[in-house]
Amino acid sequence: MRNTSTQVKYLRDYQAPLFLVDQTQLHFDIRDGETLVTATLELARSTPGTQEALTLDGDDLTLLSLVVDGQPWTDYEVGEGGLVVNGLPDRCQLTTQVRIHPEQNTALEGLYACGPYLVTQCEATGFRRITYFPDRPDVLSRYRVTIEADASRYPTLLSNGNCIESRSLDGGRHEAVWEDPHPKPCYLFALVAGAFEQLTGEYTTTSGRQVSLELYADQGQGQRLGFALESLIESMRWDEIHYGREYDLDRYLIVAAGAFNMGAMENKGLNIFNTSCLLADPDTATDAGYRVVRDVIAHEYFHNWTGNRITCRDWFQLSLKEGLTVFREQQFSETVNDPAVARVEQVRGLRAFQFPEDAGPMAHPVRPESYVEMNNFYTATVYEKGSEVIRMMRTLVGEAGFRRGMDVYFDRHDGQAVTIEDFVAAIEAGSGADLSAFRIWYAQAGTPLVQVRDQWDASTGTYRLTLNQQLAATRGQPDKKPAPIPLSVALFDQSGGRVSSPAQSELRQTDDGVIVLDRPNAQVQWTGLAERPVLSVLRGFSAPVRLHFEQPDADLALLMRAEDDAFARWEAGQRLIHAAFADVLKGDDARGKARLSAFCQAVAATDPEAPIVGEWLDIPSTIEFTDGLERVDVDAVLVADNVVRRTVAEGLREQLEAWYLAAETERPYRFDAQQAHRRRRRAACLQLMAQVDADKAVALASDLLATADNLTDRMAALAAVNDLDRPERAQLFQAFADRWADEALAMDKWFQLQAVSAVQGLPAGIAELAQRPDYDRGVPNRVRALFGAFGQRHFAGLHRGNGEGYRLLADEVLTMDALNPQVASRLVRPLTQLTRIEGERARLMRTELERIAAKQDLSADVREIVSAAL
Ligand code: 0A1
Ligand code: ZN
Repeated sequence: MRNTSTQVKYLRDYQAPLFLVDQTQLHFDIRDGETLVTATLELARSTPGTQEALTLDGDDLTLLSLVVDGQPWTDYEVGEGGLVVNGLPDRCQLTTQVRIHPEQNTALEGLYACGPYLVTQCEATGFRRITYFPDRPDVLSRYRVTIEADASRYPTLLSNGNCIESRSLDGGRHEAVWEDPHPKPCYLFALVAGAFEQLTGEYTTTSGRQVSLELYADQGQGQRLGFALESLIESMRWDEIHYGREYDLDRYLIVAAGAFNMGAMENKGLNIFNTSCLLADPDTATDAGYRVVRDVIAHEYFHNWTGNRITCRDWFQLSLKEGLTVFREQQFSETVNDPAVARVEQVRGLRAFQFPEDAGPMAHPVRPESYVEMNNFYTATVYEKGSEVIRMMRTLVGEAGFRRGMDVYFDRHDGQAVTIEDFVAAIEAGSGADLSAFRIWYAQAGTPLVQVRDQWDASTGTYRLTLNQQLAATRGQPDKKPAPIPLSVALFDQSGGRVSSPAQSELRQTDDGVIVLDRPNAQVQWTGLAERPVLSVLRGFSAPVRLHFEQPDADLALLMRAEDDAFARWEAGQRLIHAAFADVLKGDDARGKARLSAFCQAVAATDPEAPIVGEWLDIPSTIEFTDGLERVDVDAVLVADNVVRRTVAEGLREQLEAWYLAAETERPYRFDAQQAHRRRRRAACLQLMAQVDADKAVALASDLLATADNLTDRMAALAAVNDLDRPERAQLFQAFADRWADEALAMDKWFQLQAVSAVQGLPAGIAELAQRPDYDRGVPNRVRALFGAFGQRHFAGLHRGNGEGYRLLADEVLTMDALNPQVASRLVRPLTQLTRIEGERARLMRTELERIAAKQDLSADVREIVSAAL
């Protein structure tokens, strides 16, 4: 039975559980085509002496028996969504037996078949598809799990914690018993059964615990686990050094799943990972892919403390664990990667995904107040904006205060299910700061706009800023209040030196010179200056806001040269490009080109070995260009986008080939910062070269594809020819597919590129790709590679004037909805941006959304998204 209920759940309705589950014993009898699950719950009423019925969640289960304290029990009702048991004593032992069908589970939630093995995914509410249980994160229980299965088909049987027994049974079967000493919510339960290749390592914690690290993947994939193992060890050490947190079990297991709805899952002691976030070798992972593996390994490991030992009281608190864990992952990433590149990537990601979400119909606060389907709220807002909110908190209370606050959080709440409010209170207690006003960041949706105007008075040597913040209304939040916005600012003199005189303002300033704009309008000034200074504002991207500040081209060019904050340095270049795009969009090509010439000169004057060059050369995508536009005139945007790209390519024509050739990397491939930067610069040069000298780009790309020893360079070659309507394009793509047909992860990248191609990625070409035998709708990675990329990243393809792009995407949403609602509800999101799209296109988008909404039996997942947009 699929979930089609449109019932809304509200944060304000939270009630503590009526029953707690002290112990949970599970028995899995895995058979051919079905699994029998017997669950024994040691129940205790939270308020003894009361009479309320026990409600257990359950979805798609066939109840075979119900026994209480050893006696068959008849006073119960099985209804939509669960089981209600009446007349229970204050304490009792309740046993249910149910039948489930993992082989038929295409939603990939609960227990499902992933190729030849069985795996679970229980967050957010998958456990109710395994057995009847109070499926809510504030019910923590100790688990003992017995798994029984055919020994040759499923030689490895895993669950959380420690394996305390295993034995052979009659009929070629065997069983294993696992016990997890740590009480946990059921969303952290996991089970895996299959035949794997394994890589093992060891780790000794500072206090001397020996931990066995075991990574499992498909047969033949074992040699691709090495980088993940290294990354795991690095993460374990990092959390000890930076937060004083150690691992708390004797085994840490990770299993790769080829069919997985998300990136990975932090189940206690038994993480399950999408293969794309775990397996890495030079032929199947790009440099960016290696970084994803390292970051996701760290993320899931860090969850052990921020998520597992301290979990969420309810799902509205999701950012308690996700925002905080993304923040910790980002800190880790800033220590193991080039910190400047890491921060630039974080901000680019935020702007490309979270800003549009916050400007669209699904805008929601970091702590949402209501939802229909929780799976729809694993969003960039909860994750990435949630992390930015914590980063701002650290800025406001200072690094040492933040660390003390984290210690308070761990001490106070270990073993509990808590709220975001508890977290903020712990940071206050540890740092001594008052964050009362700051809490609004968790409650208000939307991206604040900060406007800066400046004024120079040469006669008095005074430089004055007028600051203003605004936040547009969002659904359900018509009136917004000002939030405390930390603005990191610095002044430079005309030769690029730092001006050290202090800012004067009615606003609070932190010890590190950050100004806190906590009201609608305010002024800041500097006096006694010898010359007009150059302002740098929002250094390090100190707050998740949009900035409006008209600044002379020469000032931005100076910041591109002189800023010592690497993010701000990169951002100065972005602001030139974005301003140029805006000029061209309103018809002032000459003005735009002048700005781009300033940009190109500053880039050309930089040492090409500096990592920032690769970042600058990676010109914003069309979607990034449209960020912040209230109305999107698609045709005009595409023209302006093209003008900007070509102008930059022209402006750097001389450098491109020289830099391309000079960036030849060492062989063999190694994933390290220096090599990766050179490959990135080379790829960007080739991409730009294709704009102005297609013949040369094709020749270099063909050569690169033929000689490269790694996927990063091969993708660079294909990307360079991707938009060229020439026979070589098809030849190169074909050559790649012939060679890598059997490598799913490499072919996913190939599908992704095709999906955004100006040649193949138009609706007819996408439809053709979807007919290929290797387009498999049972594997979310493949669906996302083709239709996810098409919808999210192929602006021109999706927005074809005749609406065929919308229709194609809607067709796929409908097909996927019947199989896997979680995947479908992510695919549909680009169509919900219709309110910003101008003209006939918006009407065509609406038609497709209405067609989807009209489907009988539409999943709650897709319905929630579509209804918000209509
Ligand atoms: N908690 C995981 C992400 C995750 C969320 C939901 C899932 O299925 C619906 C799966 C994974 C993380 O943050 O890594
Ligand atoms: Zn997470």
